Amino acid sequence: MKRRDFIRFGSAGLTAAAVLGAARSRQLQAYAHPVPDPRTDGDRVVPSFCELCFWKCGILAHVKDGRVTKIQGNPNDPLSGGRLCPRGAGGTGLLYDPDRLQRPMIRRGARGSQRFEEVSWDAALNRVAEGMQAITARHGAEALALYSHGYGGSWFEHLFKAYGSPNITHPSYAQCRGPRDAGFELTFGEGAGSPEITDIAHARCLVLIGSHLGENMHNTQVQDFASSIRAGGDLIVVDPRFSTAAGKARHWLPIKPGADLALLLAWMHVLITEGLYDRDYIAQYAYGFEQLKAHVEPLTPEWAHPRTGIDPAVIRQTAHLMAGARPATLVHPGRHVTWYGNDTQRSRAIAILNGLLGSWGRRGGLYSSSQLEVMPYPKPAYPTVTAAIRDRADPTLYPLGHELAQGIRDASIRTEGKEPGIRGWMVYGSNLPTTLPDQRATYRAIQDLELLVTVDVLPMEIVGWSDVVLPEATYLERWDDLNTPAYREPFVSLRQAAVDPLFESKPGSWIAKELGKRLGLASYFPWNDAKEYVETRVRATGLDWERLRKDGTLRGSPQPLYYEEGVAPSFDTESGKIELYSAQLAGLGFDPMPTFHDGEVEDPPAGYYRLLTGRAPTHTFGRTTNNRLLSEVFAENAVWVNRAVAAKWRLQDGERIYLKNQDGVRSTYSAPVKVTERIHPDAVYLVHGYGHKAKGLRFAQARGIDDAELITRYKVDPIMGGTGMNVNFVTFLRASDVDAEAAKEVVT
Ligand code: MGD
Ligand code: SF4
Repeated sequence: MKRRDFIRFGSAGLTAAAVLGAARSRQLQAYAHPVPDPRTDGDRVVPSFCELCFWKCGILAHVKDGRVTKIQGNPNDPLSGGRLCPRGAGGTGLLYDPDRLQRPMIRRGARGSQRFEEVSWDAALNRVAEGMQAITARHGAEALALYSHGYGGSWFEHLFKAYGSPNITHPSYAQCRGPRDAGFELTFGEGAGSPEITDIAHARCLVLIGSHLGENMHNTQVQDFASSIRAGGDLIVVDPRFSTAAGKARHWLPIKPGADLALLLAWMHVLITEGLYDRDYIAQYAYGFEQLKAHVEPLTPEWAHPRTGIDPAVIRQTAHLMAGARPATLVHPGRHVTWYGNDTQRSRAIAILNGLLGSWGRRGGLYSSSQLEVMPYPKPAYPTVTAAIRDRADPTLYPLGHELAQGIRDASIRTEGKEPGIRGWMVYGSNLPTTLPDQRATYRAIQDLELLVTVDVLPMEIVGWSDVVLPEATYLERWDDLNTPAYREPFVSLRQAAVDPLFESKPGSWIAKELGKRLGLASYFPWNDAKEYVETRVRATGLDWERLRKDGTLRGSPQPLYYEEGVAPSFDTESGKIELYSAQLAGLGFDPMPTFHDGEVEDPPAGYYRLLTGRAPTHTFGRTTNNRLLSEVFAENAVWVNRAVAAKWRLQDGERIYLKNQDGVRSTYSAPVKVTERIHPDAVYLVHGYGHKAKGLRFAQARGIDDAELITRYKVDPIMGGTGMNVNFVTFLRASDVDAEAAKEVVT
């Protein structure tokens, strides 16, 4: 049994669970902190949780005269602790965005022309149901796919499961954290979780490898990071860029992009050959130590030096620092880890390093989470689906991967002599053209679709290409399912509407139910609405509904977090131990231990620089770049260029440039240059999510460069199918160069 199952209720039946739940309820109330009077200037305060990113912090929405006037952190909530990140407080910028989708629309012009007719909900929903049924009649339900990102997507996943399609996918897997979870599962039998199970606040040494905490703003992690630094914890940052976190670090290791695995192996070498690893822990819990020892024996810091650019003395010094603080040394698993296509192996190396330091399951390392299971709403079982997910051409590919978003896209493209396996998409909260690598493939797939339905709040790029657009109410205007993540403590949070939906937008729960009715699936939607749905679940579990509505969150009693507090070590791996050597990987034809292959990560061609991307603290991907409140702080991205490189190209700080990639694709818009020592000379850096082309985004359109259009290549992780995207190179074009190129194009 995994540790995170520790306090789950059985799901045998409603009555039994209600009895169990009553005891749980008392326990929960004992730990619920009352919400202090927040001295609102409004009429009421509605607790809920945020959706500006996926951390789901508890919020208090202040409402006056039917409008949300401000959003604060809910002190009762363990994820926010009463404090929000800069984005969370800016939620009203989304709610009152003048560009919001207002009414359902049906496409009237050519695909992508962005010409629509506003229609009634009935007409739009009927059109979607008819389109789905027409595809099903010809090709089966499995010819329909759902792309889902964001909390309200659960209603549509339910709809698709009831409808009988296995093609449900989330770009947050193959474009984000999938390789990390595969690497950790292979090593510990369990992923790193979301929220991550990182005990940052108690880490005495924190190692960040391309994980820019502080820019990649996940509230609790950033608060814990600040506590760790305040408490004198050591910080080692490995990044080709001098990130905000690097500014706080005792050691910044400006690694050559793509060489992290060499550094990780050299660190293992030092820990093992100098006997600095946690011997007892490894002897007790690990499998394959002797093989690992032999494997890293020749991989000295001197071996790593030419590959990484890091001085061997610094590699030794940092390994000693990590060993000195173990087991309270946390090598952070990272989150957006789809870099070079060998990402599962790099993530596995990070996991193994944590194993050698004895930090898995230990204070200051990676804690054992617990989760509250709330009773389900009674509904019929889903139909059995025998068709496999259509996310790869050959079922033997990517043996440890599931639901590859780019694979579903590729299966939607008509090729010579081959009919597409996918004919229709429903897209919930995912702006696919800027999310999947290789935009040309995405647009080809879209052109081949028989039906594209988008459920969104803003007129993003994907909306412009849709046949039917269904405007969703924002998170401040709707109820959603309960949030009960595996975390440091069990808790449940409620999303409740602070105000009524604006315009004719509707909650996703309503849209999915209405579609269900039209598709003959009414029995799968027996609830009246999302409020009744969650209330039934909460009451059936024996929790205090009124209290939850008032406080927003009910917290369970603290559970043991570490082995030293009594958590029983258990590893859901083939050997039942921490796998330093993976017989499973060997059996599948992969390296059983992470191996650095020279030349595997291609170097930039002459005159080109590796395109690296990241986040700004005030934004989440492209979803917030039209938010005028958040953009007061960060309205446009800039191209970070190393000072020596800028001098070579005679680029001035602030000068606007275009980027062109190795395949001749030029950015549609320009951005200012940021000349800085803070980026490796082999690379340039851009914040992701800018350079929108959608006309309806009247604020964000044409601001900055869209990194996604330059990501024409990607390298697929052979183990789980993640798309390594840091394999593209760009060069610089001045406005005059762009004009010259355009003139050349006209002549030819
Ligand atoms: P966003 O870009 O945030 O997420 O990529 P996506 O899944 O596309 O777009 C979210 C969409 O949701 C927007 O259209 C927004 O308007 C809409 N939306 C916002 N709120 C709501 C709501 O309440 N309801 C509905 N229905 N819609 C809403 C994220 C994905 O991208 C991820 S997780 C990662 S880590 C990758 N990051 C990344 C990168 O850094 N660079 C490049 N080039 N590609 C990337 N792709 C991946
Ligand atoms: Fe909202 Fe920020 Fe929390 Fe994300 S980290 S849920 S944006 S407050």
